[in-house]
Amino acid sequence: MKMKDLKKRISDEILNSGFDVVGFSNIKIDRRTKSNYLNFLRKNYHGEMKWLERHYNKKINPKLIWKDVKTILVVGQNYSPPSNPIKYNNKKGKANISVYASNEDYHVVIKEKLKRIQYWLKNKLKLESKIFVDSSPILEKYFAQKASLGWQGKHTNIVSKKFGSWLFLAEIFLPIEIHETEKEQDNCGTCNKCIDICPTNALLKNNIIDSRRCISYLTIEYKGPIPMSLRKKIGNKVYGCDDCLSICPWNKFSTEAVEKKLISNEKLNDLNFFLNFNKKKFDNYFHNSPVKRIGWIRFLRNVIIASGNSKNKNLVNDLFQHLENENSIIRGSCVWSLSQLLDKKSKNELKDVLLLNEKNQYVLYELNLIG
Ligand code: B12
Ligand code: SF4
Ligand code: SF4
Repeated sequence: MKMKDLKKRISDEILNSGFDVVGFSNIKIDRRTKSNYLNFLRKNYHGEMKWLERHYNKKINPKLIWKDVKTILVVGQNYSPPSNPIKYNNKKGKANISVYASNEDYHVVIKEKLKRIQYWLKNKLKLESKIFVDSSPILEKYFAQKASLGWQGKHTNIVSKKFGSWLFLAEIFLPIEIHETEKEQDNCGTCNKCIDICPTNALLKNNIIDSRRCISYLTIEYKGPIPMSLRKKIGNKVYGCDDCLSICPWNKFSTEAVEKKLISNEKLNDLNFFLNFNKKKFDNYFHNSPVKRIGWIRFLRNVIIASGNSKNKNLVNDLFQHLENENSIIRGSCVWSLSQLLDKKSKNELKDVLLLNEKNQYVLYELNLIG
């Protein structure tokens, strides 16, 4: 089969399987990208995501993942929400979950489709392949740009002329050489909207993110107490953040996602709905959502911080029950939240009572900040 025909046959199969876009890239990574990644690590912009250090060698050499790989196929799945989610930031009493986690888990949905394509490649074209989505040590955005799916915008994610910022990425490694699709150019121009809107100033110049300040990192990846200086900026976000994606002007060209399992359900629960959960209810409620991956304690920590930001005094009773939680981060976060909602007298009374029994240094620190 001619190269052109092979490329078309594979592309058609991928698009017919429900992906929205596909492109082809060779496996080379330029020197500048390698040193940019290293700089990112040296500056500790990855915070506690130490696996980004461990992945470095594999990330800059796809052959260490699969020695036979010669071409990387990058596929994109549109997940544009029905309306702009930025409006949810004002809903103070609600638990704001980011678009990507507002329906089924994309890892599972995309992996299923990739497996069917892998089977087809083996049966019809006698081609071995490897499939990946998100969690593997692959520079997904870099290869997506090389494969012409879009360009790495100033918010550091891939922006597509057709789907805006709402595109999941996944890869198929092939052991044959297929010509690259032409690399996409940067089309951000003088726009800085994503940098300007970021509530925590996590986006730096030159398409770099300081993850330690990013709400997505803080609410999903980071296990400790949310840094004091960033708590108020998190607002009502309890899982991820979409502000830099939502503001991107290229979204105006996107059309709503077709994959039903990934269309945002646009349903926001009240914070007290989750404050009255327990681990079992959490596991049941989020059983097929990406949210399950952070576990009940980290999610509860986020809900407690958002409650402190809600200005809703009706949440005080719901928060009180968590002062007895065996996890010190939950108790400490609760102390902060209550200190945002209670009047001065009640705050000091609470402090005096809790100081009688609290032994944990971190919780004592939070308590002593009440004044
Ligand atoms: C770690 C990670 C995160 C971290 C770090 C984010 C980041 N930008 O790297 C955190 C937890 C913060 C995060 C958040 C989110 N993520 Co994330 N994440 C990843 C993951 C697993 C690895 C990314 C990585 O390698 N980062 C390390 C750094 C070094 O990579 P980089 O940003 O590409 O670094 C480049 C620039 O910094 C630049 N650079 C550095 N220095 C310099 C200097 C100069 C002069 C220049 C020009 C450039 C430059 O070059 C570097 C190398 O190419 C990928 C999946 C994957 N395997 O790739 C998903 C991925 C990037 N995430 C994704 C998504 C959807 C999100 C969120 C939107 C989720 C949410 N709603 O909360 C947010 C968006 C936040 C944001 N603005 O990036 C999608 C993005 C899809 C797309 N269209 O691009 C991915 C691809 C997952 C997927 N398969 O779909 N994520
Ligand atoms: S996801 Fe939110 S906090 Fe992170 S860079 Fe984008 S706007 Fe900033
Ligand atoms: S908001 Fe503007 S600067 Fe940011 S990615 Fe979109 S076009 Fe680029």
